[in-house]
Amino acid sequence: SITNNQYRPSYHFRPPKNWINDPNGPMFYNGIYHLFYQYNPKGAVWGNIIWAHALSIDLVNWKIIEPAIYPTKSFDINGCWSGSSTILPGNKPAILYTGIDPHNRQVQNVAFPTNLSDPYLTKWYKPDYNPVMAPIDGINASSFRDPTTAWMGSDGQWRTVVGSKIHLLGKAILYKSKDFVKWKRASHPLHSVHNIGMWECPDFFPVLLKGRRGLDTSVNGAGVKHVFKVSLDMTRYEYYTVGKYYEHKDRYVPDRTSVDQKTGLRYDYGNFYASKTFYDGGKKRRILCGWSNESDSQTDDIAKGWAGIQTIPRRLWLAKNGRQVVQWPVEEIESLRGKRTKMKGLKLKQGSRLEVKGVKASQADVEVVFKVSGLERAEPFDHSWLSDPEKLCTQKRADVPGNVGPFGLLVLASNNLTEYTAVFFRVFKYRSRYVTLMCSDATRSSLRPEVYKPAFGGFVDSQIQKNGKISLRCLIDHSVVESFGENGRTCITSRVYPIVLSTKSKVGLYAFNHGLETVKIIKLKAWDMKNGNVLDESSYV
Ligand code: DQQ
Repeated sequence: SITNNQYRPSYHFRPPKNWINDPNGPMFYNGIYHLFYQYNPKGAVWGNIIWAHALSIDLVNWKIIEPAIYPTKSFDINGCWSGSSTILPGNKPAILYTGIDPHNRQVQNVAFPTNLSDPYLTKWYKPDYNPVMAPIDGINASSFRDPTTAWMGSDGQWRTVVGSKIHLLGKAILYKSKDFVKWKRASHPLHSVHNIGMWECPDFFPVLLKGRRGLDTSVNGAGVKHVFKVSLDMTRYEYYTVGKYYEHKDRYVPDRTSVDQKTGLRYDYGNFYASKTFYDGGKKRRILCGWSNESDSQTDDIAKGWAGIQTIPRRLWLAKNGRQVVQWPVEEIESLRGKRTKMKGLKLKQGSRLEVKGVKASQADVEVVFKVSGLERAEPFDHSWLSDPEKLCTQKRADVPGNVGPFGLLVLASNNLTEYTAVFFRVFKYRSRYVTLMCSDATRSSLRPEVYKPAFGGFVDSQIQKNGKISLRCLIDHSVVESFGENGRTCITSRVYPIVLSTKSKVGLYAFNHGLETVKIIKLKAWDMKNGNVLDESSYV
């Protein structure tokens, strides 16, 4: 039977009860991280959506206070949907969000803190002049939502984009404002793409060409590129491009190296959606928050009484090659590391499996560096596979032997391996190059037939041809497995529901190699993870 706790993460942000989805308006303000999120106060399924509000000083422990934004006025009476926050001159935060009006039209509203001297920014007011952007002049009123953090151009005007579509044309509609109150639609969108459908939760921000330092959202100029991300309703995945923002032309143009389609780059090739970044002015970094939906049934969610989690906030920066971003769990999460197990210099021969002992495998942080040999004997790669790594992971699963790989970790494994989630690599040869595939395969994750068990996959821009090395980190937390390949170049989140978690028997963690060529574990470290706190001090749950 499903209880409230067996699948409940212990160090990921999760609601005490009920449904959550998109992170909204995350920000760092006067020493406090604010996370708002889409929340149903009445149940564990989507509906009755409001902005719940949590606070943290370390992105690890959270305190939920009363909801910030909920239906009170005609311009949001049928729901308070996703949006963002912007810190205005004079250190004044503002929220832009989508309201659902009495005619179920999507409109954009602004809200401000009622009392700036309240460090928690508990109460927010919504001026009567709302909505500030309405679905007029050809905008589809049911496809007009999720305004981004605004940025200021060199002309002193604010800009924001709102996700939209016209038929299958995805659009980021651009608005400008001098005062954050009166917003004027620009003559053309910031960016648009054909045959792709609705762009939910757009995100648009600058990244430095060199280094990991984050930039305030308004920064542009030499040494800066921009990232544009959308959540695609059509596939329920997110895609991003790296490109150039031409402020004077009001246009964003993806680089030629960025595929601007459903085969493009993703922050996460697994269960990860409606993400949003913010600039952390304290530690001068850009942080990515994302929602990971349940993969069990709605009946299970109702039985559990909760649904949805936030992934561990990730630091995000541009890779050295300038073609993709890199993500890594914020360093603060390491404060939860407890007892450590270490292994090094071990060989994994063909078909072998090595148990990582002495770790609480249901709640762990694992870092491993592998080294492969016999690269020249890697399986040949068919170019047509490039467009669908998920399909490749479905066909070439962890139990399908190869030449170089599959090798990696079996996490959340039952005693006799009737259940396990396999996170692994497989290396192919394509002409004189190598192609590295990373999979997070949930096909065997649970004996329960009714849960969704996809084999997710993404390609890794690895350096494997240089020295044979490749790294993997897994954050395991009951039903969550967040994996970071090659130091955060490829990330995959899976939600899994093994029965073993509800039994008294031990949960296992293994390293494995089902490839012909021997793989070495250069080093492996695994830590037990302590619980993160999510204290609920709201009176509105
Ligand atoms: N979730 C919100 C919308 C957004 C969608 C509604 C994305 O604003 O487009 O809960 O998950």
